[in-house]
Amino acid sequence: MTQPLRPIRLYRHALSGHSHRVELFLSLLKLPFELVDVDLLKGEQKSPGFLAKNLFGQVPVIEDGEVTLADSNAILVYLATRYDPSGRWLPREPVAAARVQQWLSVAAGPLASGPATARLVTVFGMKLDAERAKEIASQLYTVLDSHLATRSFVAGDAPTLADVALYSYTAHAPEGGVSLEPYGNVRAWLARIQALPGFIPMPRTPTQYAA
Ligand SMILES: N[C@@H](CCC(=O)N[C@@H](CS)C(=O)NCC(=O)O)C(=O)O
Repeated sequence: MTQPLRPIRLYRHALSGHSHRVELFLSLLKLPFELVDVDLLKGEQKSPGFLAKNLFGQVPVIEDGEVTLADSNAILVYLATRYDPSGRWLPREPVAAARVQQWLSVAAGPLASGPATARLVTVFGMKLDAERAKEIASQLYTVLDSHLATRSFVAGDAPTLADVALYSYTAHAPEGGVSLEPYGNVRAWLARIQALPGFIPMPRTPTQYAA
């Protein structure tokens, strides 16, 4: 089966990069989907109804028929395994699969504690350590920029889940005061993702700190 019987429902927040990576991948796969906005500022994600879908009380969550799944990277893996029989987005060959996983871990690690956290401070006014987050971002983008000097996409010469997982918070890093100006290879990679058929952007949020 390469298409769901009914549209996949995505619970999300429009400015959440974790949500956007799922929405982007649904669109790249050309899968039918519908969006349900969860008002994070009002705390809808901690309501009993939403906690029944995700005990962590966070977006994104998808419902695909009988399947309810939380966690952006887990959702990407599910969608690729279920709906991309070509294996292009998540290769089956062991080393290639592990290379994609390696970058999914980066997305859950330094991407989240670096640029995504810096943006939480400026966009959502959260009281977090912005300076530490910017340091982590700068270390991450130094490594990523050098990695992308010799390849078009993060896990090789074709796009995979690794690119989808890293895209949203990187494209929006300047909103958190993390400039991408020093990282030409990263900026060229962002442009390659934006040129993929089915690409959809996340709305920009003007902040006084935007780098
Ligand atoms: N590991 C989770 C992280 C998701 C996450 O941090 N979601 C944020 C929005 S970007 C959220 O729902 N925050 C609200 C809260 O924690 O109450 C994933 O990859 O989906």
